[in-house]
Amino acid sequence: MPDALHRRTPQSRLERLPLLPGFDPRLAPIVDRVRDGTRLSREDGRLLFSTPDVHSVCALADIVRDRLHGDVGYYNVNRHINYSNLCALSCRFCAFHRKRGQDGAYEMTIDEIRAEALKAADAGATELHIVGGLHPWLPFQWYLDLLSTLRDAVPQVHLKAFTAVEIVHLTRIAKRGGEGYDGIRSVLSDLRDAGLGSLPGGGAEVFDDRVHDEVFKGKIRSERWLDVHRAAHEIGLRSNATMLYGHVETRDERLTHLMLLREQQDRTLRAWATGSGVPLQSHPGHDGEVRDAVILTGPGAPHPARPLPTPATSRTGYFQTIIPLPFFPDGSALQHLPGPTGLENLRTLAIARLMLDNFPHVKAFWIMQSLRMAQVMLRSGADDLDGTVVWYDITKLGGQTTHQEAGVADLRRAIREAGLQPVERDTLYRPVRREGARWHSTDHAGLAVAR
Ligand code: V47
Repeated sequence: MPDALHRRTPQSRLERLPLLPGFDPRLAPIVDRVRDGTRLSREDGRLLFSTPDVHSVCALADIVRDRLHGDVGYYNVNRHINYSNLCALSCRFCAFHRKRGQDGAYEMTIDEIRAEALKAADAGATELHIVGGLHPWLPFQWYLDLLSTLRDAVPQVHLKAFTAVEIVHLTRIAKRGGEGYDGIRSVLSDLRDAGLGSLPGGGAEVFDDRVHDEVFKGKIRSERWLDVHRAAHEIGLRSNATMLYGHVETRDERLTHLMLLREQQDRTLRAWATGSGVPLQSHPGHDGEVRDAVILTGPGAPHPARPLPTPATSRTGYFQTIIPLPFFPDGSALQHLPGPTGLENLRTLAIARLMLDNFPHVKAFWIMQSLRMAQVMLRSGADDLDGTVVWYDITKLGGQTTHQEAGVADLRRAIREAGLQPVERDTLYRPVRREGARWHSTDHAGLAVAR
């Protein structure tokens, strides 16, 4: 059979989906909206969560992934460094935090972190993902020194560091410019000048006051988390977003979380879209108010054919990736809860892909999803597995220890078996080319780009 006939285009897959046995006919209007690139509503999200036809939900998300990324499946070569588990907070979902003197409490010195960074760079890592608890006594200068030490020691390696919760903590201890939006912006600018390359997506949990008060009281609320990322985007840093689901939140609260992220991304992308000729569509937001929206996932999806803002075209950052994180009950104050099932994980990830029509990427973080499950997710909306990781202390799946590592060969095989072509990316989703021990980032035409 000729290739062109053999490989079904996303469009023909969309047309065939409603004809497949078991298709839930109530999903037909959603299939139409995906076909036309029309934003999905909260009601659509509710139906995607309640239909027994999970298969079609995942197939729809896979079609959207295919539109955006074709047969590319991303991974990266990275190291996660959790510099300390000492934390001023005691969130009920968290099994990572410790108090001073408590069994298992640890903190790394800048020298120790530097040594880890050098080892990581020698092993070819392109990214360090650095997060910790809210350390009760380290001064702001420590964080600046950490970044500048790493920037000098491993200049080619991208430093993705500090969740929004840590940034607000740093704004408090920096005691400069107050704790409001301007303070956050000025702290982020200092961190950027010291070497910060982007913000990871952690600490978002679920954007809902009821869930906040029940499970992570004391942590920043959604408006603050979104403020930090808005400020980061304004000063040109890109960032990611997570959603920690499967504990006490309802599915409707997950939808609110996704819609709030979507609206924040609209705000960020609106100015860029107007200047780049990307059409805006008017849609009601989470509160029913109609606003202009930027939709990247419709037919003729602009990514990567018409790339999102780059430093060359615009100074703005944006959310690159949504990372749905399934709740791990073990060792937390909520260990009586069962945690989400495999199908719920698949469905939630697929719905994140479908609802977040203005996020270019969806990550199946294999450490939390398991590599086997993450592989299935590559055909349910995800285009990225995260990386080689090596050390990870925040959650441990099925008897794992802090050493949790996947080799490049494992990641590439998992992606290939999912029917996709493995592409190593850097933190900003630029393809990486390796020649022996050396590597460089490229643009999508394969030309080397500056760091
Ligand atoms: O912020 C904590 C979550 C996050 C538990 O940006 C838990 O590329 C499940 O943010 N069960 C850290 N989750 C992980 C994270 C991340 C991971 C990979 C890539 C990126 C990225 C970000 O883990 C925390 C918190 O939301 N978490 N405890 C738990 N018991």
